Amino acid sequence: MAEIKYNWTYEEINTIFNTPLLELIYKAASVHRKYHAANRVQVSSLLSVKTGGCPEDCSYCPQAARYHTNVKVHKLMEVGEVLQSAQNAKANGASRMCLGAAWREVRDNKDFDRVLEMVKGINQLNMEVCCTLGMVTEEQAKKLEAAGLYAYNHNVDTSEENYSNIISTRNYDDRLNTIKNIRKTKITVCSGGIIGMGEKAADRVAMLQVLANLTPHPESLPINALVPVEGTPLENQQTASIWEMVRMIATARIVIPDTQVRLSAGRTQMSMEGQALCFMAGANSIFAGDKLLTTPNPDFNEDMEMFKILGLQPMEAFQHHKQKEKAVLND
Ligand code: SAM
Ligand code: DTB
Ligand code: SF4
Repeated sequence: MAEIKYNWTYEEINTIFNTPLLELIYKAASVHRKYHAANRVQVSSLLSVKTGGCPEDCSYCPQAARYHTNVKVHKLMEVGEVLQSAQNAKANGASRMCLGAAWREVRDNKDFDRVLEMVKGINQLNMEVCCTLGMVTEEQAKKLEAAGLYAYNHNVDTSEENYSNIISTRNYDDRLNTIKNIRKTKITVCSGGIIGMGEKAADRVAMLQVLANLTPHPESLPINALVPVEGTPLENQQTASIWEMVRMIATARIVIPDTQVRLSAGRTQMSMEGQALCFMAGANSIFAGDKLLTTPNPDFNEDMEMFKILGLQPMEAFQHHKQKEKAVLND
Protein backbone atom coordinates (compact mmCIF):
# COMPACT_ATOMS: atom_id res chain seq x y z
CA MET A 1 0.00 0.00 0.00
CA ALA A 2 2.83 2.42 0.79
CA GLU A 3 4.97 1.76 -2.25
CA ILE A 4 6.15 4.55 -4.53
CA LYS A 5 5.10 3.87 -8.09
CA TYR A 6 4.31 5.75 -11.27
CA ASN A 7 1.86 3.49 -13.08
CA TRP A 8 -1.32 3.97 -11.09
CA THR A 9 -4.50 2.95 -12.89
CA TYR A 10 -7.72 4.90 -12.53
CA GLU A 11 -9.34 1.87 -10.86
CA GLU A 12 -6.60 1.54 -8.25
CA ILE A 13 -6.91 5.18 -7.21
CA ASN A 14 -10.70 5.06 -7.39
CA THR A 15 -10.75 2.10 -5.00
CA ILE A 16 -8.57 3.98 -2.51
CA PHE A 17 -10.65 7.16 -2.94
CA ASN A 18 -13.87 5.26 -2.17
CA THR A 19 -12.59 3.49 0.94
CA PRO A 20 -14.86 4.13 3.97
CA LEU A 21 -13.61 7.43 5.38
CA LEU A 22 -12.18 6.38 8.76
CA GLU A 23 -10.47 3.39 7.20
CA LEU A 24 -9.02 5.71 4.54
CA ILE A 25 -7.73 8.16 7.14
CA TYR A 26 -6.13 5.30 9.07
CA LYS A 27 -4.35 4.01 5.95
CA ALA A 28 -3.19 7.49 4.94
CA ALA A 29 -1.97 8.23 8.47
CA SER A 30 0.05 4.99 8.41
CA VAL A 31 1.66 5.89 5.08
CA HIS A 32 2.31 9.42 6.35
CA ARG A 33 4.21 8.08 9.38
CA LYS A 34 6.34 5.83 7.24
CA TYR A 35 7.66 8.70 5.11
CA HIS A 36 7.42 11.81 7.29
CA ALA A 37 7.78 13.10 10.82
CA ALA A 38 4.02 13.37 11.43
CA ASN A 39 4.28 16.15 14.01
CA ARG A 40 6.07 18.47 11.56
CA VAL A 41 4.11 20.80 9.32
CA GLN A 42 5.73 23.18 6.90
CA VAL A 43 4.66 26.78 7.23
CA SER A 44 4.79 28.64 3.92
CA SER A 45 4.09 32.27 3.31
CA LEU A 46 2.41 33.55 0.15
CA LEU A 47 2.94 36.92 -1.43
CA SER A 48 1.26 38.29 -4.51
CA VAL A 49 4.09 40.21 -6.18
CA LYS A 50 1.99 41.18 -9.20
CA THR A 51 -1.74 41.29 -8.66
CA GLY A 52 -4.73 41.18 -11.02
CA GLY A 53 -5.12 42.12 -14.67
CA CYS A 54 -4.40 38.58 -15.90
CA PRO A 55 -5.42 37.81 -19.51
CA GLU A 56 -6.44 34.19 -18.73
CA ASP A 57 -10.04 33.14 -18.04
CA CYS A 58 -9.62 30.64 -15.15
CA SER A 59 -13.16 30.64 -13.81
CA TYR A 60 -12.11 30.35 -10.17
CA CYS A 61 -9.68 33.24 -10.23
CA PRO A 62 -10.31 36.73 -8.86
CA GLN A 63 -7.23 38.01 -10.72
CA ALA A 64 -8.52 37.43 -14.26
CA ALA A 65 -8.94 40.86 -15.89
CA ARG A 66 -12.20 39.89 -17.58
CA TYR A 67 -14.11 39.31 -14.32
CA HIS A 68 -15.26 42.22 -12.21
CA THR A 69 -13.94 41.44 -8.76
CA ASN A 70 -12.77 43.65 -5.91
CA VAL A 71 -9.12 42.80 -6.52
CA LYS A 72 -6.98 45.91 -6.99
CA VAL A 73 -4.52 45.62 -9.84
CA HIS A 74 -0.93 46.14 -8.67
CA LYS A 75 2.16 46.21 -10.86
CA LEU A 76 5.21 44.16 -9.95
CA MET A 77 6.45 44.95 -6.44
CA GLU A 78 9.92 46.32 -5.72
CA VAL A 79 12.64 43.84 -4.69
CA GLY A 80 13.21 45.57 -1.33
CA GLU A 81 9.54 45.32 -0.32
CA VAL A 82 9.46 41.62 -1.18
CA LEU A 83 12.63 40.88 0.80
CA GLN A 84 11.22 42.75 3.80
CA SER A 85 8.09 40.65 3.60
CA ALA A 86 10.16 37.46 3.39
CA GLN A 87 12.17 38.50 6.44
CA ASN A 88 8.96 39.10 8.41
CA ALA A 89 7.60 35.72 7.34
CA LYS A 90 10.85 34.04 8.41
CA ALA A 91 10.71 35.76 11.80
CA ASN A 92 7.21 34.30 12.18
CA GLY A 93 8.46 30.76 11.55
CA ALA A 94 7.88 30.41 7.80
CA SER A 95 10.50 28.27 6.08
CA ARG A 96 9.17 28.73 2.57
CA MET A 97 8.26 31.88 0.70
CA CYS A 98 6.01 31.57 -2.34
CA LEU A 99 5.77 34.46 -4.79
CA GLY A 100 2.74 34.62 -7.09
CA ALA A 101 2.28 36.71 -10.23
CA ALA A 102 -0.94 37.08 -12.19
CA TRP A 103 0.77 36.35 -15.49
CA ARG A 104 -0.30 33.98 -18.26
CA GLU A 105 3.37 33.27 -18.88
CA VAL A 106 6.80 34.64 -18.07
CA ARG A 107 8.16 37.11 -20.62
CA ASP A 108 11.85 37.82 -21.08
CA ASN A 109 11.79 41.39 -19.87
CA LYS A 110 12.78 43.68 -16.97
CA ASP A 111 9.97 42.33 -14.79
CA PHE A 112 11.36 38.80 -15.06
CA ASP A 113 14.84 40.12 -14.21
CA ARG A 114 13.33 41.71 -11.12
CA VAL A 115 11.70 38.42 -10.07
CA LEU A 116 15.11 36.75 -10.48
CA GLU A 117 16.53 39.35 -8.06
CA MET A 118 13.73 38.57 -5.58
CA VAL A 119 14.55 34.86 -5.83
CA LYS A 120 18.26 35.51 -5.21
CA GLY A 121 17.51 37.69 -2.21
CA ILE A 122 15.13 35.21 -0.56
CA ASN A 123 17.52 32.35 -1.19
CA GLN A 124 20.16 34.27 0.74
CA LEU A 125 17.78 34.37 3.72
CA ASN A 126 18.09 30.56 3.81
CA MET A 127 14.41 30.10 3.04
CA GLU A 128 12.99 27.79 0.39
CA VAL A 129 11.81 30.09 -2.36
CA CYS A 130 8.94 29.13 -4.63
CA CYS A 131 7.43 30.99 -7.57
CA THR A 132 4.16 30.68 -9.44
CA LEU A 133 4.36 32.86 -12.53
CA GLY A 134 2.35 30.97 -15.17
CA MET A 135 3.91 29.17 -18.12
CA VAL A 136 7.70 29.04 -18.47
CA THR A 137 10.06 27.91 -21.23
CA GLU A 138 13.09 25.71 -20.60
CA GLU A 139 15.43 28.74 -20.86
CA GLN A 140 13.39 30.70 -18.32
CA ALA A 141 13.36 27.69 -15.99
CA LYS A 142 17.17 27.58 -16.23
CA LYS A 143 17.39 31.26 -15.29
CA LEU A 144 15.16 30.64 -12.27
CA GLU A 145 17.37 27.70 -11.32
CA ALA A 146 20.51 29.84 -11.59
CA ALA A 147 18.90 32.45 -9.32
CA GLY A 148 18.42 29.75 -6.68
CA LEU A 149 14.73 28.90 -7.06
CA TYR A 150 13.81 25.90 -4.91
CA ALA A 151 10.30 25.15 -6.19
CA TYR A 152 7.92 26.13 -8.97
CA ASN A 153 4.16 25.93 -8.44
CA HIS A 154 2.06 25.10 -11.47
CA ASN A 155 -1.21 23.33 -10.70
CA VAL A 156 -3.02 21.00 -13.07
CA ASP A 157 -6.11 22.18 -11.15
CA THR A 158 -8.56 19.45 -12.26
CA SER A 159 -8.83 16.46 -14.61
CA GLU A 160 -7.92 16.81 -18.27
CA GLU A 161 -11.54 16.07 -19.18
CA ASN A 162 -12.90 18.85 -16.98
CA TYR A 163 -10.18 21.39 -17.84
CA SER A 164 -12.02 23.14 -20.69
CA ASN A 165 -15.06 23.69 -18.43
CA ILE A 166 -12.85 25.76 -16.12
CA ILE A 167 -10.30 27.42 -18.42
CA SER A 168 -10.43 28.05 -22.17
CA THR A 169 -7.37 30.25 -22.76
CA ARG A 170 -4.87 27.38 -22.45
CA ASN A 171 -5.02 23.61 -22.39
CA TYR A 172 -3.88 20.73 -20.22
CA ASP A 173 -0.83 20.06 -22.36
CA ASP A 174 0.34 23.67 -21.86
CA ARG A 175 0.24 22.99 -18.15
CA LEU A 176 2.11 19.67 -18.40
CA ASN A 177 4.70 21.26 -20.69
CA THR A 178 5.65 23.88 -18.15
CA ILE A 179 6.03 21.14 -15.54
CA LYS A 180 8.31 19.30 -18.02
CA ASN A 181 10.39 22.45 -18.53
CA ILE A 182 10.85 22.81 -14.78
CA ARG A 183 11.88 19.15 -14.63
CA LYS A 184 14.79 19.92 -16.96
CA THR A 185 16.34 21.78 -14.00
CA LYS A 186 16.95 20.96 -10.34
CA ILE A 187 13.96 23.06 -9.27
CA THR A 188 11.37 20.97 -7.41
CA VAL A 189 7.80 20.78 -8.69
CA CYS A 190 4.73 21.88 -6.73
CA SER A 191 1.55 20.81 -8.51
CA GLY A 192 -1.95 20.02 -7.33
CA GLY A 193 -5.44 21.30 -7.81
CA ILE A 194 -8.73 22.66 -6.56
CA ILE A 195 -11.82 20.82 -5.39
CA GLY A 196 -15.32 22.24 -5.12
CA MET A 197 -15.56 23.74 -8.62
CA GLY A 198 -18.54 21.56 -9.55
CA GLU A 199 -16.36 18.68 -10.77
CA LYS A 200 -17.34 15.03 -10.36
CA ALA A 201 -15.61 12.60 -8.00
CA ALA A 202 -14.24 10.97 -11.17
CA ASP A 203 -12.42 14.23 -12.03
CA ARG A 204 -10.76 14.27 -8.63
CA VAL A 205 -9.58 10.69 -9.07
CA ALA A 206 -8.40 11.40 -12.63
CA MET A 207 -6.48 14.48 -11.46
CA LEU A 208 -4.73 12.44 -8.78
CA GLN A 209 -3.90 9.82 -11.40
CA VAL A 210 -2.19 12.46 -13.56
CA LEU A 211 -0.16 13.74 -10.59
CA ALA A 212 0.67 10.24 -9.31
CA ASN A 213 2.00 9.20 -12.71
CA LEU A 214 4.26 12.20 -13.20
CA THR A 215 7.80 10.84 -13.09
CA PRO A 216 9.32 11.93 -10.77
CA HIS A 217 6.39 12.83 -8.54
CA PRO A 218 5.76 16.46 -7.61
CA GLU A 219 7.70 17.17 -4.40
CA SER A 220 4.76 19.22 -3.23
CA LEU A 221 1.04 18.79 -3.88
CA PRO A 222 -1.38 21.56 -2.92
CA ILE A 223 -5.03 20.68 -2.41
CA ASN A 224 -7.10 23.86 -2.56
CA ALA A 225 -10.77 24.12 -1.67
CA LEU A 226 -12.30 26.67 -4.00
CA VAL A 227 -12.69 30.09 -2.41
CA PRO A 228 -15.69 31.40 -4.36
CA VAL A 229 -15.05 35.06 -5.17
CA GLU A 230 -17.76 37.54 -6.13
CA GLY A 231 -17.53 38.49 -9.79
CA THR A 232 -15.99 35.18 -10.94
CA PRO A 233 -18.08 32.58 -12.81
CA LEU A 234 -17.80 30.28 -9.77
CA GLU A 235 -19.00 32.89 -7.26
CA ASN A 236 -22.09 30.88 -6.28
CA GLN A 237 -20.44 27.50 -6.18
CA GLN A 238 -21.21 25.35 -3.17
CA THR A 239 -17.86 24.87 -1.42
CA ALA A 240 -16.32 21.46 -0.81
CA SER A 241 -17.14 19.90 2.56
CA ILE A 242 -14.43 19.05 5.03
CA TRP A 243 -15.11 15.34 4.36
CA GLU A 244 -14.37 15.81 0.67
CA MET A 245 -11.18 17.65 1.58
CA VAL A 246 -10.06 14.91 3.98
CA ARG A 247 -10.81 12.20 1.38
CA MET A 248 -8.80 14.06 -1.25
CA ILE A 249 -5.84 14.65 1.06
CA ALA A 250 -5.79 11.05 2.28
CA THR A 251 -5.90 9.65 -1.26
CA ALA A 252 -3.12 12.02 -2.37
CA ARG A 253 -1.00 10.92 0.61
CA ILE A 254 -1.43 7.23 -0.24
CA VAL A 255 -0.73 7.51 -3.97
CA ILE A 256 2.28 9.87 -3.58
CA PRO A 257 3.64 8.87 -0.17
CA ASP A 258 6.72 11.08 -0.11
CA THR A 259 5.27 14.39 -1.30
CA GLN A 260 4.43 17.37 0.90
CA VAL A 261 0.64 17.52 0.80
CA ARG A 262 -0.43 21.16 1.24
CA LEU A 263 -3.69 22.04 2.88
CA SER A 264 -3.96 25.22 0.82
CA ALA A 265 -6.86 27.59 0.03
CA GLY A 266 -10.14 27.30 1.92
CA ARG A 267 -8.96 27.03 5.53
CA THR A 268 -10.99 30.04 6.73
CA GLN A 269 -14.07 27.84 6.21
CA MET A 270 -12.62 24.93 8.19
CA SER A 271 -12.83 24.32 11.92
CA MET A 272 -9.73 23.40 13.90
CA GLU A 273 -11.17 19.89 14.26
CA GLY A 274 -11.60 19.67 10.50
CA GLN A 275 -8.02 20.76 9.90
CA ALA A 276 -6.82 18.26 12.52
CA LEU A 277 -8.40 15.50 10.42
CA CYS A 278 -6.59 16.86 7.35
CA PHE A 279 -3.25 16.65 9.22
CA MET A 280 -4.17 13.15 10.40
CA ALA A 281 -4.93 12.22 6.78
CA GLY A 282 -1.46 13.29 5.70
CA ALA A 283 -1.44 17.04 5.11
CA ASN A 284 1.93 18.39 6.21
CA SER A 285 2.01 21.95 5.01
CA ILE A 286 -0.10 25.09 5.26
CA PHE A 287 0.03 28.65 4.03
CA ALA A 288 0.15 30.93 7.06
CA GLY A 289 -0.41 34.66 7.21
CA ASP A 290 -3.67 36.56 7.04
CA LYS A 291 -3.79 36.60 3.24
CA LEU A 292 -3.34 33.97 0.54
CA LEU A 293 -2.75 35.84 -2.73
CA THR A 294 -5.85 38.02 -2.69
CA THR A 295 -8.30 36.20 -0.38
CA PRO A 296 -8.29 35.90 3.43
CA ASN A 297 -6.50 33.15 5.34
CA PRO A 298 -6.78 32.32 9.08
CA ASP A 299 -5.12 34.64 11.56
CA PHE A 300 -1.47 33.72 12.17
CA ASN A 301 -1.83 33.55 15.96
CA GLU A 302 -4.84 31.23 15.65
CA ASP A 303 -2.75 28.92 13.49
CA MET A 304 0.05 28.88 16.05
CA GLU A 305 -2.54 28.13 18.76
CA MET A 306 -3.78 25.26 16.60
CA PHE A 307 -0.22 23.92 16.26
CA LYS A 308 0.15 24.06 20.04
CA ILE A 309 -3.12 22.24 20.70
CA LEU A 310 -2.39 19.56 18.10
CA GLY A 311 1.27 19.18 19.11
CA LEU A 312 2.55 20.20 15.69
CA GLN A 313 5.82 21.99 15.03
CA PRO A 314 6.82 24.15 12.07
CA MET A 315 9.29 22.37 9.80
CA GLU A 316 12.68 23.95 9.15
CA ALA A 317 13.70 24.90 5.62
CA PHE A 318 15.04 22.13 3.35
CA GLN A 319 14.04 19.44 5.93
CA HIS A 320 11.81 17.53 3.59
CA HIS A 321 14.74 16.47 1.45
CA LYS A 322 16.93 15.64 4.40
CA GLN A 323 14.14 13.48 5.83
CA LYS A 324 13.72 11.74 2.51
CA GLU A 325 17.42 10.95 2.37
CA LYS A 326 17.26 9.56 5.90
CA ALA A 327 14.25 7.38 5.07
CA VAL A 328 16.17 5.90 2.14
CA LEU A 329 19.24 5.22 4.33
CA ASN A 330 17.07 3.47 6.93
CA ASP A 331 15.40 1.18 4.39
N1 SAM B 1 -0.88 32.76 -12.80
C1 SAM B 1 -0.21 31.65 -12.29
C2 SAM B 1 -0.90 30.34 -12.61
O1 SAM B 1 -2.07 30.32 -12.95
O2 SAM B 1 -0.23 29.32 -12.52
C3 SAM B 1 0.04 31.71 -10.80
C4 SAM B 1 -0.99 32.21 -9.84
S1 SAM B 1 -2.49 31.27 -9.66
C5 SAM B 1 -3.43 32.35 -8.67
C6 SAM B 1 -2.03 29.89 -8.63
C7 SAM B 1 -3.10 28.89 -8.27
O3 SAM B 1 -3.98 29.44 -7.29
C8 SAM B 1 -4.03 28.40 -9.35
O4 SAM B 1 -3.46 27.42 -10.15
C9 SAM B 1 -5.19 27.83 -8.53
O5 SAM B 1 -4.96 26.47 -8.28
C10 SAM B 1 -5.13 28.62 -7.23
N2 SAM B 1 -6.34 29.48 -7.06
C11 SAM B 1 -6.58 30.63 -7.70
N3 SAM B 1 -7.76 31.14 -7.33
C12 SAM B 1 -8.29 30.28 -6.42
C13 SAM B 1 -9.50 30.26 -5.67
N4 SAM B 1 -10.42 31.21 -5.78
N5 SAM B 1 -9.70 29.23 -4.82
C14 SAM B 1 -8.77 28.25 -4.70
N6 SAM B 1 -7.62 28.22 -5.39
C15 SAM B 1 -7.38 29.21 -6.24
C1 DTB C 1 -1.79 26.95 -4.54
O1 DTB C 1 -2.07 25.83 -4.96
N1 DTB C 1 -2.58 27.69 -3.77
C2 DTB C 1 -2.01 28.98 -3.50
C3 DTB C 1 -0.59 28.84 -4.12
N2 DTB C 1 -0.65 27.58 -4.78
C4 DTB C 1 -0.08 29.88 -5.03
C5 DTB C 1 -2.83 30.09 -4.06
C6 DTB C 1 -4.25 30.09 -3.52
C7 DTB C 1 -4.94 31.31 -4.06
C8 DTB C 1 -6.33 31.47 -3.52
C9 DTB C 1 -7.02 32.63 -4.11
C10 DTB C 1 -6.40 33.96 -3.81
O2 DTB C 1 -6.05 34.25 -2.65
O3 DTB C 1 -6.33 34.79 -4.72
FE1 SF4 D 1 -4.20 34.30 -14.31
FE2 SF4 D 1 -3.19 32.38 -12.78
FE3 SF4 D 1 -5.52 33.59 -12.12
FE4 SF4 D 1 -5.45 31.95 -14.20
S1 SF4 D 1 -5.07 31.40 -12.06
S2 SF4 D 1 -6.41 33.99 -14.15
S3 SF4 D 1 -3.40 32.32 -15.01
S4 SF4 D 1 -3.51 34.53 -12.19
